[in-house]
Amino acid sequence: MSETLANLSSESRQFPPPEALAAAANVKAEAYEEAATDRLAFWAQQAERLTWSKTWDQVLDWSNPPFAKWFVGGELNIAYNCVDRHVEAGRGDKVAIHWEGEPGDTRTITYAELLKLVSQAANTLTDLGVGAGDRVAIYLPMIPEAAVAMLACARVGATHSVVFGGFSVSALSTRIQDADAKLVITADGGYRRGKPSALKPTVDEAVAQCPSIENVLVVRRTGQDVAWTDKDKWWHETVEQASPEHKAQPFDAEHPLFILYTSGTTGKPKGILHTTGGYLTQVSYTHNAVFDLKPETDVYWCTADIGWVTGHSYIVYGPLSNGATQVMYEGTPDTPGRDRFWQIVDKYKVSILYTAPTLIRTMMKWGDDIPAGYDLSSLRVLGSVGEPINPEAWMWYRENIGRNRTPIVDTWWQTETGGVMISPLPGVTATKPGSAMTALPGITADVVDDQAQSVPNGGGGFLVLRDPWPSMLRTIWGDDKRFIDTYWSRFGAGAGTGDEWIYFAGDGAKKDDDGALWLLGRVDDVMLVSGHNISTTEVESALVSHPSVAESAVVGATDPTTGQAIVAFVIPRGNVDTEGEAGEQLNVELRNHVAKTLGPIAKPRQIMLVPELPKTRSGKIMRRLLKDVAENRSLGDVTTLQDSAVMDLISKGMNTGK
Ligand code: 6R9
Repeated sequence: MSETLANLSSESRQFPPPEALAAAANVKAEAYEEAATDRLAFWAQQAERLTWSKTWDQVLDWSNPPFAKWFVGGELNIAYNCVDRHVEAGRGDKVAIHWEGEPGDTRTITYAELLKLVSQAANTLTDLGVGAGDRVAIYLPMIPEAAVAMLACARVGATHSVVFGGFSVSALSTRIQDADAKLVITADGGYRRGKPSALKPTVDEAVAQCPSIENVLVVRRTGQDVAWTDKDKWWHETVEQASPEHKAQPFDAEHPLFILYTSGTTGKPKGILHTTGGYLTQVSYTHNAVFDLKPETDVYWCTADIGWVTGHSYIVYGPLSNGATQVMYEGTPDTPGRDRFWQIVDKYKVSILYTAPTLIRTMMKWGDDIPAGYDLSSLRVLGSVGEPINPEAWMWYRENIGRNRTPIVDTWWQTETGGVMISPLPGVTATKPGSAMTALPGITADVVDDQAQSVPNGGGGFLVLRDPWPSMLRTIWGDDKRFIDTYWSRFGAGAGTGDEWIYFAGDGAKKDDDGALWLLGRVDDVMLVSGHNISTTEVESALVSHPSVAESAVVGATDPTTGQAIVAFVIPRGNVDTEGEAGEQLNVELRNHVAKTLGPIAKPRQIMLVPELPKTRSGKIMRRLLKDVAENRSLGDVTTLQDSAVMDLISKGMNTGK
């Protein structure tokens, strides 16, 4: 991949931090130096952000790689750190969560109220026989009880496994079985797109296949009718009646905190295991550093779902450990109207917004006039996560949402890394549209060739992480071998070359002439066209840079002449005419536009104008399914798709050649 196209990383625009923000920033440029001088001392210093019941004896034990132990011998309680200590410090009346339900109902929960709820839920867990070492599945909509349930598990030392509300019976039951969970916490339903959608029937069917489940705790959210079994208990009849007194016990720094399943492209889902002290240290530090959080004045909003790692680290554990005030929103961005996000920003005076490129591109498609109608002057830092953000979408975000004032932090990380790894610091970094820039202080990221050699600036290859980091995954639940095979056997000691253990992230990346990093998507998605490696991200960015294009997804389809040929699926912007001849003209124009931007080798063989793209619930495009369409195959597994009707629309368009 070293000879890739020169497109993305030749971006020359650069945006230094606003002066006032830089002067008052939580983290300054010195942090990079401090961390480089003594990485472990740096992380030990960050661990001091937390309240420990017992201090660690050793910062990192890496004597049995790739199995890391951080803050060995230390003890702490996560829920105490996220809730009790803020109340003890006299900040009990501070709002922890401004919750906004999709139908417009709201709840305001202070830290003191959160402490009461978490303590009650912890007492209920104990009454139900759930304690340290047990596993609990959480299958809830975006309601405050989701955060309460997670914190209550952490408080009693039970390991939670959150499953996206909306995943199918089979997705839920395989996850329950893999973790051997004792309890499921769910709700009757939640609101999506203006309607109550049921959750409980899915749980009933899943639990019927899961003998390990002893009880099901059910939150009443929508009030819809539910079937009832003898395992079921209402949340309001148990938790809300329980004693609000609960003393948190400390747990070992390496006590298992949660399992979160990543779907991957093949095989059964991987249960990524995170533990206690190192995880909380890194999510707390990064939330403070990357968003420059000022807990007294900021209102933070992360639009992710709690069932995604972003919800774990940057709705629950990071912000709450930092005593932040945050917004939590239950529903979709277009209910009741396409202005819902901007209405919420305006209403709560959100100052830090963290969202995904897919949403930014959707907002672009809906039109600039929608955010233009709102007062967004409270915003001071904007974040992006989940996919590479195309320069075009980055600039749209900066101009239309940040109004050219706010820094954008494009944060690269994974379920496996637990916390942000590569990102600008908003008070330090001069950002480039589309680049996640450099590794954070204390993190060593690199781009290597297939011989594990670091590529020089200007080169491309595989993104790797060289030194262990506090919030790294500890293993794949129940499968150490798969952990080693998946992440540690491609390069370095795990591959039998050298002594160094090197983590393979599975993403392609480039270093530009200044050493800034440009993420190019999953290496499995890289296309090989007439012997040239071409990244899907680059062709997609070229397409999105055309004024008629809102969003695009590119795949390599088998081709008798070129090995693989580029097939692009394109969503036109709202005002673009795609009927008849206009559509055909646009098609030709777009193919030529890519050829002009990237070179003739990257010219798509075929462009499909489509109304939607298949996405996972966390907004990632499922290129695997588009490849099935492009190669005229029947579709593979669609269980993690957000809206399966999308594929019918796309396949129909394909068959009629439209
Ligand atoms: C947090 C999260 C991880 C994969 C990762 C990469 C992609 C995430 C990105 C990004 C480019 C960014 N990814 N953030 N690519 N720029 N800022 O998304 O976790 O769901 O496990 O996905 O997402 O491909 O490897 P997860």
